[in-house]
Amino acid sequence: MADKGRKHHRPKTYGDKVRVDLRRNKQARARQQNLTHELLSDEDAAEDVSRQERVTSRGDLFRRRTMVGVRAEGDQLLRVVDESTCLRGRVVSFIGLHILVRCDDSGREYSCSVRGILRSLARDARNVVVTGDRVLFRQEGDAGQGVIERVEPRYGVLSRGSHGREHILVANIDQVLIVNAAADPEFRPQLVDRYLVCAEERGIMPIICISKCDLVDTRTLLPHIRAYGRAGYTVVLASIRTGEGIAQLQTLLAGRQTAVSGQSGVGKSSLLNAADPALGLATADVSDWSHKGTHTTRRARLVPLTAGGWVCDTPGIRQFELWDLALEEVDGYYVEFRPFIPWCRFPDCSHIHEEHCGVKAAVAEGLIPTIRYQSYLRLREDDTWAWKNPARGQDRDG
Ligand SMILES: Nc1nc2c(ncn2[C@@H]2O[C@H](COP(=O)(O)OP(=O)(O)OP(=O)(O)O)[C@@H](O)[C@H]2O)c(=O)[nH]1
Ligand SMILES: [Mg+2]
Ligand SMILES: [Zn+2]
Repeated sequence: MADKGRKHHRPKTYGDKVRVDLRRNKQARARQQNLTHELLSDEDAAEDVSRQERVTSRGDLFRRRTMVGVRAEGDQLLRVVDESTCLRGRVVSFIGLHILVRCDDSGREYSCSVRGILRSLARDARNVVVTGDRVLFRQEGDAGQGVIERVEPRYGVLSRGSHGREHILVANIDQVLIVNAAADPEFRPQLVDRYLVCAEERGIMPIICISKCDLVDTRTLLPHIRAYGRAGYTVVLASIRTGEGIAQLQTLLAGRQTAVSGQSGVGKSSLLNAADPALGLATADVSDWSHKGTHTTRRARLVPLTAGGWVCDTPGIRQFELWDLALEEVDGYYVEFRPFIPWCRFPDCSHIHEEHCGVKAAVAEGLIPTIRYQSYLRLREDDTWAWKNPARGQDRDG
């Protein structure tokens, strides 16, 4: 279901040979020379030089080339490289054009560029290398520089839509910590539910964290906590002022790759610092964050935890949106609806106005919490939400 609407085509494989279309780069002679250069380098000398040119219906000029030393894995083309001469690492962030890779063995950070051929192999030039990627890279000189030779297949990808295309924010995430403040900014269960839908669609385990619990009587949150608990979600009530929930967070984060998401000012960075004081992430001053537009954390960066694992402290809310989910698919991502959907008379039941609806019956019988059903209705009504795939109009870029 998640793959619906993706436009790329699968490459054809014949053993270690793959046929790829290379879009001819009109402006860049230099780049083509680079390609030629690579073809002549030892490793790529095996590549078939016989190519054809063809013009697509859109008038783009493609070169079609059979590459040897490339294998396809799922949607990705993997370059076969000599692993004994490479180091393994993880992309922790981007600084301008440089990609910061942390070496698995030494923990040292290298400033890397990307081998040009990887751009030709990528199905989407914007996501050739992204934060969180596992890579093979070759060290260049002694000054902490390197070249990325291969990007390993990804799992657990968070992305958003931007100008009708997918923009991957972070890859290889096991779980997402959805942080929503009990107050200041006000508790917004609707937002939590949207994040939950996103996480479910991506197959990433969500953990709900209600922060700043020192500011409210948490009994007022019980209906929500109970609804999430019944759906099987872990809910952490936390406060950096009282220390509540911090130990639980430490346990949940240790040894895993976690993306932390939520509106600006809910206390994401503060919570991470409390869970692991060695992180020393920047947080907002009390007087500061409430000013509109303040985003203390500005870019996705992966940081290793003292207890093992990684966290990705992402900037505020817009960073975690779906880019290609159809509104009609949302019901399946309200997990507690799932057992009842087969009982709907109409296979395309929206569970809004239809007779003989299994979901509505379950709500009436108290088997689905009313607040979650209402949240579903609101989400279906809300056209401004950014579930816009290219076919559905323009997206809202943050
Ligand atoms: N009362 C109270 N305030 C908190 C708590 N946690 C964080 N804060 C305050 O909330 C403000 C925002 O905290 P940050 O950690 O910078 O928030 P953030 O979610 O990382 O924000 P961005 O980086 O902008 O996305 C700071 O002034 C914190 O001191 C808490 O548990 N209780
Ligand atoms: Mg922050
Ligand atoms: Zn129904």
